[in-house]
Amino acid sequence: MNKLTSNPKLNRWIEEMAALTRPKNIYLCDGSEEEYKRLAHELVQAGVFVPLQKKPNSFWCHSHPDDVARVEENTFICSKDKEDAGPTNNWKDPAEMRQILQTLFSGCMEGRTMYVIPYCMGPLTSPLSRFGVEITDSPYVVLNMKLMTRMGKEALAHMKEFVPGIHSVGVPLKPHEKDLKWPCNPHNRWIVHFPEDREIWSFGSGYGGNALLGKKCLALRIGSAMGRDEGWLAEHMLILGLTNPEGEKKYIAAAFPSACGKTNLAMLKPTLPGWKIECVGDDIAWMRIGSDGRLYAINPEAGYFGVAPGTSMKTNPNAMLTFTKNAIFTNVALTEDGDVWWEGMDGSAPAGLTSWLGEPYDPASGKPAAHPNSRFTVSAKQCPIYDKEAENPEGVPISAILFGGRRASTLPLIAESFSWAHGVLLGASLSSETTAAAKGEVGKLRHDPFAMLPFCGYNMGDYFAHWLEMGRKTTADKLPHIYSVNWFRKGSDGKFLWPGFGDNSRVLKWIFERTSHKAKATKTAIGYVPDSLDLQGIHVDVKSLFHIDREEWLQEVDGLEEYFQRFGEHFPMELKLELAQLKKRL
Ligand code: GTP
Ligand code: SPV
Ligand code: MN
Repeated sequence: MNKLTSNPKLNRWIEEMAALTRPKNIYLCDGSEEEYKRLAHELVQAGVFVPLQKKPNSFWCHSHPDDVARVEENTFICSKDKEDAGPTNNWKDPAEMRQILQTLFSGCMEGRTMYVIPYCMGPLTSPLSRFGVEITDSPYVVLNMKLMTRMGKEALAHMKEFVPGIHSVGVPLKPHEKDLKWPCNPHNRWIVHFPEDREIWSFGSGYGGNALLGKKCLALRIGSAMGRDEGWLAEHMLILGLTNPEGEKKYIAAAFPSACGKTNLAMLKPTLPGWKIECVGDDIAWMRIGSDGRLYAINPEAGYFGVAPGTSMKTNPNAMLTFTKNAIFTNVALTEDGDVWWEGMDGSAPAGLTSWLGEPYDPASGKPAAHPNSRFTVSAKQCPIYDKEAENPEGVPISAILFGGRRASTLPLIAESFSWAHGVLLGASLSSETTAAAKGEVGKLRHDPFAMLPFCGYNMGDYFAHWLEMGRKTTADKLPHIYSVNWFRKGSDGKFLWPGFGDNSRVLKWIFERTSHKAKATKTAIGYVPDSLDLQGIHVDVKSLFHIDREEWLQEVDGLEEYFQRFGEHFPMELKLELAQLKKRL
């Protein structure tokens, strides 16, 4: 075989994977526009992609009806010691898992092209960036990786070490057999990580988080294990730049669980006059302490794989303006005139829609036209408020960190932690109602510490300790302030108490001024809350938004005590003390 690259380690791995999976041919991706157009055209020819008349160089596609979300029950962390995966991850012995994978992947690419995708997570020259190579038999994955990462020739040229990741849809093709529109293997899905070997194996799904291995698999699960070993943080966080009317700029990072508002906050159009937001990242942040002692963050991604439903010119105009061209839409509805549509875009469904299932849409069915987890894929560079600092190899200095979830009750709109350790407790205490981003029941309250429950590549108890350790690497005055936020509290009428979206800028303003020691706050049992928020022009039930119900909170603490017990000796004593102090304050 001709050597595909000048990297001997990479060549050896490609040969090994080709021998195992037996593809029809092997193709090394160069990441060029020409390559993108060619592969997209092939998918159009195959009937997988439908070009959109209303959006240049953009495509609509829909998946197999059972391949629409992440599959947490099929996701594994295979550390040598079960204890290192912790109580929140699925675990299997690495040797046993490797045997399963050898069988699964044997011949799984027969009749297909094996694409080799070299990519970089983060700016090409950043000391924080990490390289990966994804081998896949899915051209859909290649196209999405082109939009989501720095992929191809340049990544290969800069690459030294890399995280190998192999992905297969898990459907070999016999000679002359017609391919499925969305090949996948829903009854046999495996998303497998070997944190010690820094290796990823994914089988049976073509869906984003399961198949685009740079994202959740590398940047979060393997990334968090790297961060633990190397002294940095890999987080499920957006990064935004906030400029006040005087022109002073600060950066904020925020962790919310899947489909809980990161993309929306990261691209927010403030309703407060004079305030400006720029977007560094909408899903993942890698952070380390810089030489000045402050916490610096990069966005390892280069694009957005965002939730479509609910996105409109009212809620998130910047997202709408980002995907006007060069975008891929998966599982949204298709309009008669060749555009996309989803629930919450504007008004009721237009006539003549094709649903996400590829069928004529019947509004009387009571079912949504777009899947609740339908998504757009688009390059970050097209975002009208893309922050140029997102390309800064050193990252941006973070002044505040937010933790938030979907909580109908108990949690106030905003509270500030008393200290770094108390802030770590806020992160560890995060719970949220489940969403359509993962397979399973929607709307069920569950613990989701740091919004990392599905993404932490090692023992979550050790992860809490790592956060505490990060706080000891510098002085308290240089650390970001930590906040808990809740846009989703409901009133007795079952409606959201807070307008959210652009009005979240009011909360950001208070945070901005707190980090400058300007805004005033009142101490409560659970943290500092604002003495006053800028609520000019809106009417909200402030009392209910900030109500701290002692009984609810005592229950909350009981629930946390019980939950944290799962981590046994891995749960840090310092957090135990923080929780005990919270109980006492209540
Ligand atoms: P992932 O990409 O899955 O990690 O999700 P995300 O955290 O980026 O979530 P996203 O911003 O896409 O929001 C998901 C859903 O929450 C969308 O349907 C939004 O319309 C809705 N949402 C976002 N922000 C707000 C808000 O401030 N208030 C309310 N009520 N809903 C919001
Ligand atoms: C999430 O589920 O948190 C996402 C979408 O950001 S996916 O990349 O599919 O996991
Ligand atoms: Mn996410």
